[in-house]
Amino acid sequence: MIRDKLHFCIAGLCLFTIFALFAGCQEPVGTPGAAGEKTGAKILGPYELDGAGFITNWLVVGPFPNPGERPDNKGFDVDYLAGYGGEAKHVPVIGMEITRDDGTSVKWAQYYAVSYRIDFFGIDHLGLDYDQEDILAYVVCWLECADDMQVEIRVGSDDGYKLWLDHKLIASEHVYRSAYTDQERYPVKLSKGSHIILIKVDQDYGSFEFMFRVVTPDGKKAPGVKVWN
Ligand SMILES: [Ca+2]
Repeated sequence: MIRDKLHFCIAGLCLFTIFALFAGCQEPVGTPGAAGEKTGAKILGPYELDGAGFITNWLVVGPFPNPGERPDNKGFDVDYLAGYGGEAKHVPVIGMEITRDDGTSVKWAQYYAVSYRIDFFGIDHLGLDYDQEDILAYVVCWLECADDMQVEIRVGSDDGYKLWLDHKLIASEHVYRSAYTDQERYPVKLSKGSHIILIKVDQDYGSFEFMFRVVTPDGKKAPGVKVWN
């Protein structure tokens, strides 16, 4: 009798452990307030900014063609999301397919970077060759603000980029350069709730990367900001 009870307890403990392990592997799923409610998008989070305010959790899609030579790569001003609301209005969902002009498709997928530098050559689902030239990619995340706040969005890129905040183009840097932190700084007011960030980064040759952080005006990690993708 005692042995039966012991077996029952051990079996129960094993089941509980398996369930706890499984539950621990699940990412929280939800919508970051207003943005999710408006779009119905299934997105994951919340994630924290890293210690310096960098975002390391993104949705990424690409590559798209960026033909031409410096200073005139043509993809920079081509809206490859035109059939999907356009760059300014696009709202991606994990797994959404984007058909390119040649008829092939690419999918929006999550990426977590271990570094504050988002190196496109390290993103497996893009399938890039190392040092691949004349391409571009889009990245998206949502910021969830606990309160109204004044922040700075700071960007570094290789090569150029366009940046939309809540579907408004706030930056267009058609540049050719190596990426360093804080190459541009954009003071913005963020209201309490959700804000979608969409960035298009283009590549001529060499490295292909960007870094993006959300900080207080004096450069510290912005408090009360979480990230969804
Ligand atoms: Ca480059």
